Amino acid sequence: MLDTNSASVAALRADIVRHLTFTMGKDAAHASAYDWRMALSFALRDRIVEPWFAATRRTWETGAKRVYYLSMEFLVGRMLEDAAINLGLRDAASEALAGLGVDFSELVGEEPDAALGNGGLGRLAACYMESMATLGCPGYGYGIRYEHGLFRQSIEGGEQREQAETWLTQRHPWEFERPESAYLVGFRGEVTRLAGRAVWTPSETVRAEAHDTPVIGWGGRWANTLRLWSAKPTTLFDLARFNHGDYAAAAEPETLARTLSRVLYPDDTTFQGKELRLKQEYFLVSSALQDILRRHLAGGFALVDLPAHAAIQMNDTHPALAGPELIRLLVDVHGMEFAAAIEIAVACLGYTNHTLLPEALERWATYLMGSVLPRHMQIIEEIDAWHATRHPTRPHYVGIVKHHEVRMGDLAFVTSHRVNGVSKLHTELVKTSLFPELDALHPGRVVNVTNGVTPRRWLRMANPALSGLITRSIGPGWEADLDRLAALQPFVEDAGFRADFAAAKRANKSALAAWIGATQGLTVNPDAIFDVQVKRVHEYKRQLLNILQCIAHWQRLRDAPGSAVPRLRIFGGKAAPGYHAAKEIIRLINDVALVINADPKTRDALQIVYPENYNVSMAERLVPAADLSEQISTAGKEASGTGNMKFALNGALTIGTLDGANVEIRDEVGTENFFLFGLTATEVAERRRDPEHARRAILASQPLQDVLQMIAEGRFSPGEPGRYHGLVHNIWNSDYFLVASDFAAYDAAQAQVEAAFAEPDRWWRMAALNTARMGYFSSDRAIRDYMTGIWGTVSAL
Ligand code: 26Q
Repeated sequence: MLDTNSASVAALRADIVRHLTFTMGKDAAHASAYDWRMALSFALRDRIVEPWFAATRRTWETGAKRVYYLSMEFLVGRMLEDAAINLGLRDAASEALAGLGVDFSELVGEEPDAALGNGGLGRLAACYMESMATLGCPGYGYGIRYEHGLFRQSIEGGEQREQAETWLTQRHPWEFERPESAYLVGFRGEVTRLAGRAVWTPSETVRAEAHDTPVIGWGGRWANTLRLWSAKPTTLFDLARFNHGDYAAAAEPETLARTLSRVLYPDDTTFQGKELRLKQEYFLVSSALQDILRRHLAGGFALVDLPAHAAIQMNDTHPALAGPELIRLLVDVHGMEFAAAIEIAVACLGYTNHTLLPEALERWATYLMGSVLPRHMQIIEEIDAWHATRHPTRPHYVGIVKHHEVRMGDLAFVTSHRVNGVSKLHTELVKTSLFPELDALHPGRVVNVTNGVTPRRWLRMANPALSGLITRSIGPGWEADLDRLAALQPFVEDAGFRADFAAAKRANKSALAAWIGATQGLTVNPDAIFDVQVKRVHEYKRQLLNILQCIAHWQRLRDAPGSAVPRLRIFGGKAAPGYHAAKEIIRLINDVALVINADPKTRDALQIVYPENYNVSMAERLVPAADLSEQISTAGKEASGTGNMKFALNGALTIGTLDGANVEIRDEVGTENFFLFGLTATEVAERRRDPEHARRAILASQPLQDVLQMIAEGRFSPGEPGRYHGLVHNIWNSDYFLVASDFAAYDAAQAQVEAAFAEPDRWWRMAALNTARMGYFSSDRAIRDYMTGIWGTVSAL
């Protein structure tokens, strides 16, 4: 690693001033924080360009196989500090700026998040890009350069409101515009036959223009490209119409095209067949595949050799048109036979599944697919027929096209040589419940790659206090070899080390307490248990279970004040704008917080906060300061979770169900260092068969009955006592996500948490063992698994 030496500080300072002057056109005397941030970003970007060129050159020279990661979402967050840290220039940058009278942390805190994703799936793509660069795996991320990322959330009167997000109103210093790298993408129109070949004549066409952001790996040894496409009109501005005074019509083609890359769809987990979404998906896939083939041919290779040079990974089914599009390009444009083309597609493609929820699976009506992408609809039918012919034992009810719908999961499965789940449990469920027939026809195709997170952003950058302690204890280098955290285990027996570990957490908690004070106007006790549940709001994630248990806990506190360890319960997360039940849960949490926080009897022992607009940068504040990580989904519903990994890595203990990667986290950190509760996935399925499951569970728990009664009576909505009648009625009468059935076990597990926290020696031993044993969940390990098990690529370093 580079160190803070005076030469690199001086050189960096000179470059910052040069960029301030010649790129920003500002005099230091009149420069704003924005100008300084841009100048620093450009100075750092300069230092990424050389390793980036070197990496690209090396990949060309060696003819190395490249990975193409296709994703509708890249939830990158802020880039400045991450780039500085990976370049080994974090401290140098800080010192260079200090000499100019500018505060590094202040600049860093003003960078807007690149929020081009909804949640876990998009953030995973960003962690994987960083790990590919760290490992020297030649790779490209392909996505869409949305003008508006995920909406901004405000909480008004307890309710979520959405505002458009505007990250691009400022200059985005990390990207390079490539107007010369552009492709045409067509929609609609007709398919005709000419000399036995299909000819698709689209009636709408847009231009996809590339914007490249280099992604630098740890140590600055390798950089890859994140290539995001922006839609532009193909027809020039209609001056004749404009001159006739028809201003709106003159701008029409422009409006049409720009709509394509205008906004990220904010829905996770409920599929709605929106035409614009289908067009966005095809826009990404078509521009990416044209680019991949162009690069392959430029290398002088034959198309039949594509699988030796390109691994194409589909991040969920959102880019599942990659199969049909690759086949179309090979057959219609390059004259290949269909049978050869599909073999090539299957050999190149891999599909990662991220959900089992039936309502989330993409299924496009054939009439929509047939009208927006008529040629692709034909190819999809051909793929289906090809698959049926090759597998005569395929049951009649299996197929890509069924009941006038194209099932994107089946399409992705059939066109990929590997299909992977994202945790061991999830992968088993992918085999047994999602694709049992296809799994039987293709044994060995479904494999597991448990998710991982990048330790550079999620430990080194977000938690300098703990990172410093780790480096002092076991030496440097763990950032790129996270298994080395295991060397912390012997230290756990050392009271001095435990005190240092606790002190690091305490420092992070008091920084968070200060932020909560400043932003929420709430004074909180940094010695309370910081109990955090942050993630998208969804019924299956059961924020409702958490808030119901808060109420029960509050009631007990009122009966016996001063009996409990103080707690701060922190919630954060957005609901999809059209998801009524999720929005109601947000409102309930905020209504309950208002009442409980105002209770003088319990104020010292229990507080609840819901900071608005949870995003990557907020996660970077919360994760290092958490004592307790809430991972309480209905078993069998959370594919993996990745927040669970970030918290445990930072020394929070988990209270959780046997779901997703929780199962593997618990195995790794030790069952005694994890607060397990609740039904298993198998038990959930059984319990649902009892139509009375909720009623039975409620009648068996007096605290739960009391809590539901209070909500139903309007204790938390005095101005509108009936506000939660529907919600309470639903728990009694349906409770699909088994909140009632798991309530008592959760309540008991929370009591165990409290008992453990009251014994600091025990608690900090458990917390430190969590950090020491989380090495497996590095995204470097996950990417190595993809490289050997799916992509067949090797490091170029
Ligand atoms: C689909 C169609 C139309 C519009 C939007 C969407 C859409 C967008 C985003 C559907 C799903 C998503 C996001 C899913 C997601 O984030 N899943 C999470 O993926 C993580 C990474 O594997 C897992 O850890 C989580 O368990 C899983 O919920």
